[in-house]
Amino acid sequence: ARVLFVEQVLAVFVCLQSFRFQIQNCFNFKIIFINCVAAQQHHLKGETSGLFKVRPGGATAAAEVEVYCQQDGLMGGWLLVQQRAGGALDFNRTWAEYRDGFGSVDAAGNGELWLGNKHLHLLTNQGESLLRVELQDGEGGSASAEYVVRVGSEDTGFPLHVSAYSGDAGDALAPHTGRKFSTYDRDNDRWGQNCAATHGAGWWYDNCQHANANANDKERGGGAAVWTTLEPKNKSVKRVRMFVRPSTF
Ligand SMILES: [Ca+2]
Repeated sequence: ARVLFVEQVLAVFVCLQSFRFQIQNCFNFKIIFINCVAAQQHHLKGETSGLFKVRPGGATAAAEVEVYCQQDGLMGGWLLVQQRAGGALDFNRTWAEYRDGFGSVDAAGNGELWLGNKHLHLLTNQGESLLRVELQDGEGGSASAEYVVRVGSEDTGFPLHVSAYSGDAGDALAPHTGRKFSTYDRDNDRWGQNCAATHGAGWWYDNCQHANANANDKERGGGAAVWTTLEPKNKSVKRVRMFVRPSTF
């Protein structure tokens, strides 16, 4: 207990430094961080993956959201913003549902969710941010893609901006950069019809999709994400996870 107490005092002190001694942020164990990197550096359990409360709008913002932080390995600090693992959760949702988020994951990281475009906007506007997309097929194969990312405000249609691709999944998201978000009840795509209604999910549709982590295409068996640069062509993606984190510690 004494060791724990010392650790707690140290955590509060580190917290005070990081918030420039705004004391209200650091006591009563209501230490709320702005992202998973801050949680990793200053939370007592920050080196363990799990659920953390964060304030995507900044340390003094009112809005809190519980998120899953992937903290394992040297490059922890990844905040889960999307997960599909089998298609049980319906991703064919309204603009308001995609804005606010739906679904959930537990402390072990199991479940399905869309964290919410309003959170994605705030998280990717704290500073330069990275997006990591992890794809798994049904046979245990995996691939990933990383980008510098920013998502604009709701007023501007939550546009996606990605650049500086790296990874082994292929750069299928590039054609979606600059595209606004679309849902079946808000068509911002570049197609004469409605991409979101056709593909059964909200996304940053172009005309329509080169990559779509949320797609629910019946022709691909339903509940299957799309990443057209994966080899072999039209390989089925069974599990998808999307993370964001600041690009620097
Ligand atoms: Ca359209």
